[in-house]
Amino acid sequence: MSSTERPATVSSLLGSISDVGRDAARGGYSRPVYSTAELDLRSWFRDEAQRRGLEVRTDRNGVLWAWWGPEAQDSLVTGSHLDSVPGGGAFDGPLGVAAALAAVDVLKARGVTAGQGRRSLAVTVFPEEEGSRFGIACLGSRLLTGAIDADKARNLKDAEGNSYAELSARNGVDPRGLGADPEALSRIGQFVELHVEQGRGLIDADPISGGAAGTGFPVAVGGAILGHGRWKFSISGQGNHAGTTLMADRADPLVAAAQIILAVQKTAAARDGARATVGRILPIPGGTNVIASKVELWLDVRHPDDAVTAAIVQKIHGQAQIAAANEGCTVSLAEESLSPTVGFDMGLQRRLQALLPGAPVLDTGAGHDAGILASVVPSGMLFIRNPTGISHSPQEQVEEADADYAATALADVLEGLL
Ligand code: HGY
Ligand code: MN
Ligand code: MN
Ligand code: MN
Repeated sequence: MSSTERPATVSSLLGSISDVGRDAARGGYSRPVYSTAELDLRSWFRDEAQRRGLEVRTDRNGVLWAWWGPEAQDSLVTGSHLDSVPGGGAFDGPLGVAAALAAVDVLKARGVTAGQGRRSLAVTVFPEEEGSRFGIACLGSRLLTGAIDADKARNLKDAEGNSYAELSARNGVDPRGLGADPEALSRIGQFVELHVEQGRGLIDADPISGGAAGTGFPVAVGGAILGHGRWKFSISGQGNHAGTTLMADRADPLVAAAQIILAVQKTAAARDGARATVGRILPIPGGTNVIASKVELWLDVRHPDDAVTAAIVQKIHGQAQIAAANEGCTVSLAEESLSPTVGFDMGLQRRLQALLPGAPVLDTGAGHDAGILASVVPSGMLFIRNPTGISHSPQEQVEEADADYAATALADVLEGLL
């Protein structure tokens, strides 16, 4: 960035991508990994990083690294993701990336220079954090850390039948290179991810000002990430004609699915702290005048205690078998991904609190790349206030003042850790 250029604010950086991947039908943004929208955001990131004199490299898992200083062991790394859920908000992912770019500007303005007498700083962008296209969340960070078998990842298929290997190859990432990368990991001395809060913790912690921007605590330090997993139910029945099949002669998998979804809600509501969701269901073939022959539905279960998560899934599975039998159908269950509850590195968490006096510590029910990295490198998170508390929705919100403050908060933390 030339010295004459004004440092960018987070809100101006986000404003420059606010039209990328807008989803007119769903509202919000749909930026699946390796889609035109997400590739456009990757180009935006490269341009903004290079404008700041950062060296941008793509590693063998398709993770982007923008280096300030030499690619050294034990560097300080911050970053997030640019892919989104279908119809997602503007901040989930991009806020952390934009704040990291703007924090580089803040550090430069303070005369801080990474890599010269201090550790190098890298800004990273992880692919497929949402798992919206290939079904497994944090796919890029799982590959980097070896948390997923590389062959399993290569063979994951999207709805159009493209494999992750094919999409990687089409975007300059050799699929044969996918997999654990200890050399890249050795460069991460500490990882800090800034993210929009996906809940009301900061608002509820600060009832006086009701979370109005510029008051109270707009930032929190991450405490722990709830364990969570994804399972896929496949329910098979008898496809048939909607008009010529009497009700008594049906084996309708969608009717079984409806009972399963109600069982999910009841089972989770009966367990304190449990969250269970069926957000995606696929009747096959999916015609208005056709009794489905098969239904696939995906279950997302989360709880602070991994044993409770397992018990909830087991109970739902039992109820699904009863529901299927009631309707003359069969049902199978496959586990797709499972992440244990993760507590962030306590030493780093205390450092973050010391660098952001007054910031509360908040746990989160949302998964993050920082949660995957936490199993192998000291990791931490910062959450920026979200007045609606809503996420994975166009109603996700960050006030402009809080978005711009995110750069300062992150710069304070990075300067303190460099
Ligand atoms: O699903 C999650 O919790 C994250 O947003 N990928
Ligand atoms: Mn996210
Ligand atoms: Mn998300
Ligand atoms: Mn017909």
